[in-house]
Amino acid sequence: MKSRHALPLALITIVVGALTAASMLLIDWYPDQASEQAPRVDHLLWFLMICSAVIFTGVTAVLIYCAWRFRVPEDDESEGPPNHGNTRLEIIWTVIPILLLVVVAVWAVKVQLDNEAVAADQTAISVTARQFVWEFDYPGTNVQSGDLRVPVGKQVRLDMRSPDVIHSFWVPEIRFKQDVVPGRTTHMIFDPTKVGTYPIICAELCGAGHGLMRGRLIVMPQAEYDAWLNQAKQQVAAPPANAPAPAATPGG
Ligand SMILES: [Cu+2]
Repeated sequence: MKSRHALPLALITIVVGALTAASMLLIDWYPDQASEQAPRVDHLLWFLMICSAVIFTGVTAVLIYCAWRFRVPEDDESEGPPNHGNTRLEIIWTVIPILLLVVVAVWAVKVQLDNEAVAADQTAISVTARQFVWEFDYPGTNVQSGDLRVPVGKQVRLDMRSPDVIHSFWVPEIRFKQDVVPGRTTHMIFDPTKVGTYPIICAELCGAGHGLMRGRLIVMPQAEYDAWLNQAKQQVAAPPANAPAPAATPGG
């Protein structure tokens, strides 16, 4: 590169780079991390964001500089000089993306394997997604709820079914999204790490009420979860005399 290009191009790169970095760092892009899996997903996403930002900065800086430095008068309709390419440049812009894609592919497979590693001790819960509600059944009990309650610090396995159309179970704070497909059971595992209440969102357009198909994931300390489950079991076992057969328990 001739030196007369270097300084202005460097200055433009610094300005574009600073604006790009600011937009990455000053905006809170990610929701809370509420599962053991979330940081792994976020590290990979940050790597992709940083690579994208570097490439964006380089391309935009060159584009702005060239548009300014090599502009022609408005009435200049002449062709530019012929260009037969540049072998070195072409090798560089082929090899770097190949390396990046290999790194991302290997990293993504590792994240998936780590995130799907099955723990010996799991809380298994059956999920039914129907137009337009989520229902949760706690195996070994007759307890059913409209909120998904799980104990913190123990792996949760969801076995998910749909009697009607395709839905998608999504909790942003967990970082997982899984389709629920009629005719088969799909599974999802996650390890909740943070007590709290998080939104469950249907992420697959499933009909007129899709936008309202929301639930809550309530992550509780183990003792509170045990107490809730015991109380719910008792209520299911001994309904009030004049009540119809129970389906849902208090607390949703
Ligand atoms: Cu939906």
